[in-house]
Amino acid sequence: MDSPPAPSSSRRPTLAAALAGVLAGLLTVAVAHLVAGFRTAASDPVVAVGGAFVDATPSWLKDAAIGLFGTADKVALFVGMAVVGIALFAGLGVLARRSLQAGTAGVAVLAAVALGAVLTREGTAAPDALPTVVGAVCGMLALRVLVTALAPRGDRTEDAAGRPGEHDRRTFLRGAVVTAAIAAVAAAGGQIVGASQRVVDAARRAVRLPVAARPADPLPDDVASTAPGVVPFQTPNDEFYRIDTALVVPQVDPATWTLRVHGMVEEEVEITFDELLGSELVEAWVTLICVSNTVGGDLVGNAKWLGLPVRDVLARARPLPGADMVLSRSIDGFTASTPLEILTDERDALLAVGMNDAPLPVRHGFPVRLVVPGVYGYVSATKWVTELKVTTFAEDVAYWSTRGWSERGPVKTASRIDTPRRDAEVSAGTVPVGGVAWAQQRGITAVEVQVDDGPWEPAVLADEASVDTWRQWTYPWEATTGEHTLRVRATDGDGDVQTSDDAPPAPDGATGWHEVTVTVA
Ligand SMILES: Nc1nc2c(c(=O)[nH]1)N[C@H]1C(S)=C(S)[C@@H](COP(=O)(O)O)O[C@H]1N2
Ligand SMILES: [Mo]
Repeated sequence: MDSPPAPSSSRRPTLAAALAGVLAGLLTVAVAHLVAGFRTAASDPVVAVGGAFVDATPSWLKDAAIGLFGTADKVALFVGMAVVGIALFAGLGVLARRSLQAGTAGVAVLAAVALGAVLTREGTAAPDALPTVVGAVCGMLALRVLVTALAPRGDRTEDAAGRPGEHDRRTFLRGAVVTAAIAAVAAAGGQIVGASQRVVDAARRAVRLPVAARPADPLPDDVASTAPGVVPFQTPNDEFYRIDTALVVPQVDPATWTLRVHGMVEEEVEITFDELLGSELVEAWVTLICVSNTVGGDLVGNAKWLGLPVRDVLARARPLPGADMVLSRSIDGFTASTPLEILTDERDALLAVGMNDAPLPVRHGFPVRLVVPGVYGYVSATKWVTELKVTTFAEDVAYWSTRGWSERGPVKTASRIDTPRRDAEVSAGTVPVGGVAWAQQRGITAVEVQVDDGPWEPAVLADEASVDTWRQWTYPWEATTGEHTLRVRATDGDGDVQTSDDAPPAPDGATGWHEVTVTVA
């Protein structure tokens, strides 16, 4: 956009330009706040910049601030940020009147700084950039509209001093009022949307998980591959893949949460969160896998879960003869169909409240979710679960099964090469190849690696934690120069070798051997 020639200096247009900048800034912050309301408090750029500032503040200054402002130190911080923010955006408004491009670029620079703060905060991920980006785009547009109305141009009316004429003044005022109104609505909307999130975040922080009546067996010493670059045996909560149909993460208050067990049962059962926490909980290491995981994909994670065995709850309800399925339902309507049989046998099918020694993260189903070893997540791992309906496969069809996916989804044997990565360049000599393999309920008894079209060679297996967790492996490869393809396959506890047949994820899970091509120099 071409910028107008610098107008003769006059106070009122400068003030108006500063006002335009401040309004654009308000809109940026308000829209970001609204979008963040749908995600996490941590994705709000104001919160993130404030947090980053606090973290970066030397302790003497922090102590001084607390001494000066007492418990109002956070208020003082936000007032301080507001003052700095207003000054910066006022300056950008004035700059934009000289050069719209420079002003807009200034907003982009501020947004980039805020983005840096957001993305370096604990537990944020790439999508947390959205509030800042959407806010900044709105702010830039507002700045453009407002400053354009201010700019004296040949085709506009202006007075002798180069000030905007009556027409442009009205356009500007209207734009300013509209911008302020949108900002106010967005800010209020953000408060409303974010309120339940804050309540639930606080409720989650207040949860004290009980000690398990049956703790997980201690992990064997060597559960990890010795090849650097393989994923950790235990997937940290904030790195655990997330798959669900929820556009907005459901906010479930544990104080009002109940689980209703009904349908083909002798007695309907309803339990509260406190009753659940007061029950005999067990701990289990279970690898969770998404049916949509492609060969070599990363929609799989391994965690230590704490929860109540589903069979204990079902035993209280006493399923009627003829029932063969439990339809679990989430607060947001998602459903999963799990064979009754695998919820009542000896495996660790859990109504989980804990994940890796913490209350379930909200994204992963707080306050309660299902975890069932042996079947893919879409037919078992209902998050934010509120209902178990004992029924039959003939009677009920779950969310994904009505959309063409298989109604049962036993986990297929799979293996993955984590290192070296695809297209990596490595040096000739011994190269540690490594990865994971899983076959829930059956376990992994062998992993083999093939280089180019050579023989299948056994990999060294790490210790097995349980048949329900992935098993890591290492293969010391004597790499020779040139381009090579590495291929992996696993054998499960039944003695079955993973099939080489390539199948896509739909309708019941991908198959095929994972391979990576690397260059050895
Ligand atoms: N409420 C609800 N629960 C759900 C889903 C969902 O869409 N909604 N998706 C399922 C699928 S397909 C998978 S693979 C797992 C993923 O769990 P995670 O996001 O904790 O990794 O959750 C399951 N539970
Ligand atoms: Mo999934």
